Amino acid sequence: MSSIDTARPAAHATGVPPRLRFPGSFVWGTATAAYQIEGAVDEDGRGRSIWDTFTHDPGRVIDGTDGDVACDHYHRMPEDVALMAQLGLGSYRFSIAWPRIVPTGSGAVNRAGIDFYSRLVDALLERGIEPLATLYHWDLPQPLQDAGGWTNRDTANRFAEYAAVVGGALGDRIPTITTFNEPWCSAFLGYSSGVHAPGITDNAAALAAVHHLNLAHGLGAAALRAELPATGKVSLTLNLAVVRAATESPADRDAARHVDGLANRIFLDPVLNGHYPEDVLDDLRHITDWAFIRDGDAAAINAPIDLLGVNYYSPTRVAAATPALQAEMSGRWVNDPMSTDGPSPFPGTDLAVSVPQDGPYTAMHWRIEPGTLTELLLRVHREHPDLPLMITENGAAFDDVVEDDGAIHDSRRIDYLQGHFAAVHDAIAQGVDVRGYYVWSLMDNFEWAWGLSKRFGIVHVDYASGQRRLKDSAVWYRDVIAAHGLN
Ligand code: IFM
Repeated sequence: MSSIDTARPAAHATGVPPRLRFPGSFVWGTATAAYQIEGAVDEDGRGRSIWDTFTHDPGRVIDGTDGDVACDHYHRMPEDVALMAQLGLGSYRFSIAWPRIVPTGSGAVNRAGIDFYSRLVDALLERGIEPLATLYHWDLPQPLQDAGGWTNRDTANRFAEYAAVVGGALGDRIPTITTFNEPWCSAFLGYSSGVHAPGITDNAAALAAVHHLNLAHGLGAAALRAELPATGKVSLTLNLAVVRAATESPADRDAARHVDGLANRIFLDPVLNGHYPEDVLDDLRHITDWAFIRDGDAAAINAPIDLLGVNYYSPTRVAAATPALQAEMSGRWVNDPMSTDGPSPFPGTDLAVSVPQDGPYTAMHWRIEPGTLTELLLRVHREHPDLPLMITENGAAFDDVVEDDGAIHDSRRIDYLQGHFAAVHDAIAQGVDVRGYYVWSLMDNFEWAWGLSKRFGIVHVDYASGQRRLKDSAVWYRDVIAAHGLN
């Protein structure tokens, strides 16, 4: 493991007080997810997940890689925690693999799985790093998928049971537990565009999945509350979008309303307001009759949360769908954080199409525009003024180069992060209650359908040897944390 080279002058350690100082309690962290870093997919009783199945289906992952080993974090956990301590992290956001805890998705609990996360939590606490755990970052146990996955209402009940197990076993030592990470991706990339596991392309199934994910969040939040100490906090993380109309035409503005409904309000409204947005229900009646929404579901989904996690990378630009535009966009990479080559992930593509945006771009071809994060935070705060927010993911993939001396001069990642830190600061200055920020990601890892080909880490991982190397951005982030702000 490489350690921080203290002889090297710190990039921003000038001794001058930072120009953008953050509130005293503001938390600086980094984030990862189980399948993306752990590896050890067959060890200590872990069951199979939909991502094991998906990645071993040839052609699903662009570079043909899988998460079987990934960063080998399962075996290197102590050294990774030591690395976090060297960076001065205040918190670490990780996810718990459901198939390690309940290998078949229901029934028997795997003690060895709980023990792994228990060791991780203890190691973090020993170093003064606050754990923030997510229960579901996309690795559904395969037997639950075999029974219908998120199209099956019963999966929500199984999730609540799993949440209770984790709450009971670890809730005394994890101050905040998050139910879901980005249910948008699970529903729309998993069941509509099919570029994520389980790889289904059925718009009606995607909408059923949305509802069952929302229901699982509500049931899981209640199950956690029953197990957690009074101080325990429950949260949800959404990948919220800033959606812009390509032009001011009424048709394009209506397309933006529609996509905002599917990207944001179909999750925010039931969770925080207790009902689905009527315009979204109306937009999609030609796809589903919504009969899977039952009496009592709205109240269950509306379970109180203590914190909303916001994952944000890039804005989205949409236009009204016309046959010509749909033909032009079909099969093209579309520059928004949630689109992919091939079919649009939005059910109702007869209404809206994501269109290209100007650069600068990250290596994901996502437009870089930090000010849109301020815009997003102000909007959520305006609509939910009493809800504390946390940036649970933000960061950028770039094509990093390892120099002959092992250095990685990722100045574009530093620029990206600096811009977004400033955007968060701007939102706080305007009254938004943002409690902290987690860089995505602590280390390079398995980027889902992109495999190992995209590097988001501030720590470089050599996948052949497992060696970790600090990129310049890691050293820079250490200095930001130490200064509690930006120069
Ligand atoms: O790597 C993902 C993460 O798992 C969820 N949010 C977006 C990241 C970058 O694509």
